[in-house]
Amino acid sequence: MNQSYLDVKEEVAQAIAEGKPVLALESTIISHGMPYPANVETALKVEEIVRQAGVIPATIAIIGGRLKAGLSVDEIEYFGLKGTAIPKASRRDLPYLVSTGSDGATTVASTMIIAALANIPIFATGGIGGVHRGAETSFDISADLQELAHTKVAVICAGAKSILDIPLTLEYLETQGVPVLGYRTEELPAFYTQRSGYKVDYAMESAESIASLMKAKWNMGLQGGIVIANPIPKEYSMNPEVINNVIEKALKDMASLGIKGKKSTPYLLSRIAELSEGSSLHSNVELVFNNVRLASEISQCYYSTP
Ligand code: PSU
Ligand code: MN
Repeated sequence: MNQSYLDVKEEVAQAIAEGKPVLALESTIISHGMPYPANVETALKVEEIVRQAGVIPATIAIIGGRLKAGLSVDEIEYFGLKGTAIPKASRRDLPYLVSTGSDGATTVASTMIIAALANIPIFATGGIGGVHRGAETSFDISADLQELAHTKVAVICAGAKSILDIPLTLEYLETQGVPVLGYRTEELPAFYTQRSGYKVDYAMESAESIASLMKAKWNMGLQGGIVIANPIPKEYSMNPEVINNVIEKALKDMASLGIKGKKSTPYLLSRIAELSEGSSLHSNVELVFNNVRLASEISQCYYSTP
């Protein structure tokens, strides 16, 4: 891979060179996933949690056409303030943004691409994209799933939101050969709630066992990523009936406004936050912290096992 489009922040480059643990983080969650200033506060707190765990954070984004692995505090502030004015960048958007010297907020897919380019095998976020409800007619399947099929990065998330068709998302991942692991759970968590009613492939009891599965997959030469689903802590989880009603309403509003394509997911996320009057935002922030803590632990184990 050609790394001439990539800028790795000094402390990140140093950690990678010394074989010390590093953790990738995405920027769509900052610009499109949460409102200002909660987005900046969360992104900075996330970096702090990672550091406290002895891991170097590398928030990933595109700035002025450069692929960035590791942002400064000012850059994080800039992404949060500009919010949705920064285009959401998935795999197909990278060539345009890079060749025109533009900014881009990286999704799970493009964060994985840049993390892999920088040699960072672990990435923590809130939720991944998936097969949308109604995909049989809209064909709306997130590019995140194709990236998980091909790119060597493990993604720690809180499962999938029920804005998606969860069983179809799991079928798609199975077809693509992506292991879906549950951290201390048999069930895929549904982002705001601990359960979705659908099973993960394997329940894993420890960060060590997850790190060792990652090594086994990649040492065998199997391509692609791994999904590690970490349930939201009980005290921050939402009432399933309340959140599901909000999601149904957001989906109806989206259909009546005719919103499609790359605008779908950001619209649904912000509509859900509005309709739940901020209580979903609080859960969202807490589940990200929880994912980052687990991911830091996995990162420590991964880098310390031969
Ligand atoms: N799901 C969430 N929160 C998010 C996203 C998805 O619960 O912030 C973001 C992620 O960046 C993800 C992207 O990669 O949306 C998926 O967008 P799309 O469905 O358009 O591929
Ligand atoms: Mn889509």
